[in-house]
Amino acid sequence: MALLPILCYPDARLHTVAKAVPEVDSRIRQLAKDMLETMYEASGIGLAATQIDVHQRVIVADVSQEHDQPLVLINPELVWTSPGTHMNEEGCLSVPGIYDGVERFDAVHVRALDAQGASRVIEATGLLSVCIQHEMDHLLGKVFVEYLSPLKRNRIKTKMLKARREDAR
Ligand code: K1U
Ligand code: ZN
Repeated sequence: MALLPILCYPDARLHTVAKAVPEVDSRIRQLAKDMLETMYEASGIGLAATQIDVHQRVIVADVSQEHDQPLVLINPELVWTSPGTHMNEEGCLSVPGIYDGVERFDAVHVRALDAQGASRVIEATGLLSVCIQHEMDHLLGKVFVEYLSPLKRNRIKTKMLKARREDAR
């Protein structure tokens, strides 16, 4: 098991579009294990491979309080979205300390391969639905701050760059 460094916004690598995983093999299974360990250690509820600079369509999530319901979604595809949407307060491990509202579908159905390579459809509502939509955006190179106004986004970018400079001192 290994903890992986998480890319921080702004970083051009966060805008890379991930490629489909051709085969679920031991390398992908190890990647998923390392991503789950990294997500739990960072107190996150989700993580996309993009955030650890791996540009393959892999996400992990666990919205349980007990951290006992890990989900591994490989090559996830949205197969259904609810007609209704709602605003949700979101955070991102790649934009630490920033929380803001994003409009998301109330519920989604996602087809994906699990860590054994079996095809499954997950019917997600509530926080899991929001988390999956957020992580699937990462795989398309989209960070949640891109839903915010240019003014807010620029303020966040400036704040992150300032924090990075101070950390480097
Ligand atoms: O992708 C990521 O950066 C992980 C992100 C997922 C996420 C959180 C909230 C709404 C949508 C997507 C996080 O886990 S950030 C941590 C966080 O905000 C949180 C942690 C525990 C419970 C609820 C939120
Ligand atoms: Zn994120």
